[in-house]
Amino acid sequence: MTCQKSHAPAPAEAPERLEHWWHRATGYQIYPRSFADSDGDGVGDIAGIIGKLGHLADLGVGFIWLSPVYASPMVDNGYDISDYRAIAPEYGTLADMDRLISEARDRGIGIVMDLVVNHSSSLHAWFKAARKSRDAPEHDYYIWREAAAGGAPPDDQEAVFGGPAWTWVEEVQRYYFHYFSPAQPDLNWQNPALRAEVHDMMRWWLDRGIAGFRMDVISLIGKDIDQRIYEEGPDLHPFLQEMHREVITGQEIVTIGESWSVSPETGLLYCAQERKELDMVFEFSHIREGWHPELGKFAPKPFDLVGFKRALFEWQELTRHEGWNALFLTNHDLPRQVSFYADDGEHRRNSARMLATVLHMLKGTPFIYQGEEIGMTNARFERIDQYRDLETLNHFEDQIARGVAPEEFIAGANRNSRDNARTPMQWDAGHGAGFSTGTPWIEVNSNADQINVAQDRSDPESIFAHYRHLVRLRRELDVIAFGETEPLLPDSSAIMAFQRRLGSARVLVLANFTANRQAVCLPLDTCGEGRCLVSSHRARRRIDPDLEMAPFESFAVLFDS
Ligand code: TEU
Repeated sequence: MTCQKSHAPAPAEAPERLEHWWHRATGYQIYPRSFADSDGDGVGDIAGIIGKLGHLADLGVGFIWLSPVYASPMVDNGYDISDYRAIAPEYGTLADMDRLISEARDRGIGIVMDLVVNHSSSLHAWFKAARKSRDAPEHDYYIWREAAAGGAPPDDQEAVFGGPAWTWVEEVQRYYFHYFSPAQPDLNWQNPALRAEVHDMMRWWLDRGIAGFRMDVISLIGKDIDQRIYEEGPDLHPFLQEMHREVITGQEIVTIGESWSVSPETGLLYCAQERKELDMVFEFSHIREGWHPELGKFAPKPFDLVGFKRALFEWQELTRHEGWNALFLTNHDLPRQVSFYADDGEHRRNSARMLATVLHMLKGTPFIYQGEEIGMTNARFERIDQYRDLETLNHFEDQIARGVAPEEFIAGANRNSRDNARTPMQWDAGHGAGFSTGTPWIEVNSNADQINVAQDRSDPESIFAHYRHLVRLRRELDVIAFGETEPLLPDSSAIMAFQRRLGSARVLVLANFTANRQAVCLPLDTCGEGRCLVSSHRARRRIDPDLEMAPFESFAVLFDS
């Protein structure tokens, strides 16, 4: 093996970027149903979250992204909202919500609400009126089309959660469109009155003191149904600019859009500062790297580090001078990261710390998904009746009908079902993992007696302490918040390596993604004597061109000349 010189371009002068609070903050996502249950009904709630704010303050996070807590029939666990200005009774009341906002604020933590406005619930008052009469003003808040010849749906589009994307309504003799389940009719953003309702509702929440919005599948709102353009349709950016003008301008809040279609070609259209749309987008190219190209998420392909790095580094490059990245490996729709990307057995603790190091040393705003900070793992359910997620259940029916063996489907679901991330937060080794005194709505992971907050935090080498340290480094070091990213060893299928640079400061980050020892050969100009910022094994100071890394070892070293 020969060591090469790195051919990184000299860092160009960046245009001046206004600093905002969220540039140095770390977010923490709470899935309320599974976080903490204060009243023993088996379902997490807002009072439960308030009781755990100390845990989040210790971790040092700057804001919470709260998955939906609004009134909802819970067909999709709250991503089907029946009243945007009310709280689901099982989660609490508006007074609880106000208390959460103010108690979090007292600890320096903002609350970012989930804004789910591509669709509402079919039980929203708007849809109830819309489906009764073509003449109701709300009828046009949704997307309706006449039946095709013979009463068939207008086209053959399928819904994300299975089945056709069109459902017939007898009373109005029309089909309505739903990109997701029939219980989630798409809102018609072409209607200005609907847009005004959404803006008004957003202002109502901002007046309650929230810190921003995470915008669910926002890339779908500009769709052109007749051209069958759903993602990033012609009106997406005009609608986002209008929303910015009407609601966001002048507010020190953060906006994060979710987009499954955004690409390096379209990324800056959402988040370049001068466009006045969003601050950052959740993009999924690194996630899709782990999916089967034709068969999708329930037939995952083996993890490929080279493709994963390519995707992450491409976005680091894209946001070098404008725009900003939202950094994440897990959320409520994705598997647990130690299980998916590394090892959730013997090497679990080092795997969890390694993945954290990699993500938190990149440029952008990192998000920690509940339980990630203690290295929670996939659920490993063995039977379909243990699953609760409508996507998993619908796809099971569908694939069994197509001849897939149940065991084969369960193997895919074990790897990629959304329920992997939705089992209750493991607080301690007691009943219900300390999540609930009752019967949890979904089974607790069977490893809760070994993997829980109490156990992890009693360990001086804990995963939690590692995360807390990473969160602090971002707040304290300019090079971590703002330094440019330079990939190293892009072709290595075992090692992720990169540098961050700002002024005279340089940080070298190395991570071994394998269970084997790895010999690493570094460009000479990356080596030298530095200060170890973070490490999973022994502290590294002197970096030689040839070094050996332990299984799942990771570290970051700061050089300042
Ligand atoms: O997810 C968007 C979305 O497209 C996912 O459903 C995704 O396709 C799926 O997880 C891939 O298997 C958002 C929310 O995060 C998700 O929880 C909701 O179910 C969905 O929107 C509908 O609101």
